[in-house]
Amino acid sequence: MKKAILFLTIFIFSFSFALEGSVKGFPKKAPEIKNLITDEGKPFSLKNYKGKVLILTYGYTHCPHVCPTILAYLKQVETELNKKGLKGKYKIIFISVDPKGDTLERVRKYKKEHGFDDFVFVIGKKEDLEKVWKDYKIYVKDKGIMTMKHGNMIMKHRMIDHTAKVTIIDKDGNIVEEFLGMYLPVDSIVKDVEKLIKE
Ligand SMILES: [Cu+2]
Repeated sequence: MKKAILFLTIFIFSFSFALEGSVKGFPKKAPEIKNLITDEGKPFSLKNYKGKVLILTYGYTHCPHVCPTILAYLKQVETELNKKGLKGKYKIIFISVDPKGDTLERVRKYKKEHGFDDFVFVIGKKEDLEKVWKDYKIYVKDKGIMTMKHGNMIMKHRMIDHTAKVTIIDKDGNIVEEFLGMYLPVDSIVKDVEKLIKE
């Protein structure tokens, strides 16, 4: 019995350390996501993606800087994974932090304009999104319209402070690691997702 526990401990630790993101507190079952819809207008459920590795991020389409950066990195992740022939084995999912601004029409337009055709944008009502932010530990603070200077131009932006994070969920629906911050390590994510797909 002791031997079995020791073996299991070593196994869990070696599994955790084999991933390149932050693994503190993981693996753990990914909390259910309910009552939200995809950009296709269909109900969203993690169960619909069973067997795929999921790459979750959180943001809003009016975001001037952080989200475009994260999404650009995730686009690179997509390109690299597809080059390895892994298209269809994973899904990149963008969960809204802006129930007001991220309408169905808006996210569809944004996806098309920026070439995020294979990403899934997930939107919904405030109370339903709030539950997801809480469950996935995403800090969200709507600061309203703010005026910003871009050179000589004065522009108005909807500003929402939010955690910049990527959550990786394995094929069995467990959160296995997270990547914090907006400057994502593309190579590490690609390496881990490939490993998790082939596991
Ligand atoms: Cu953002």
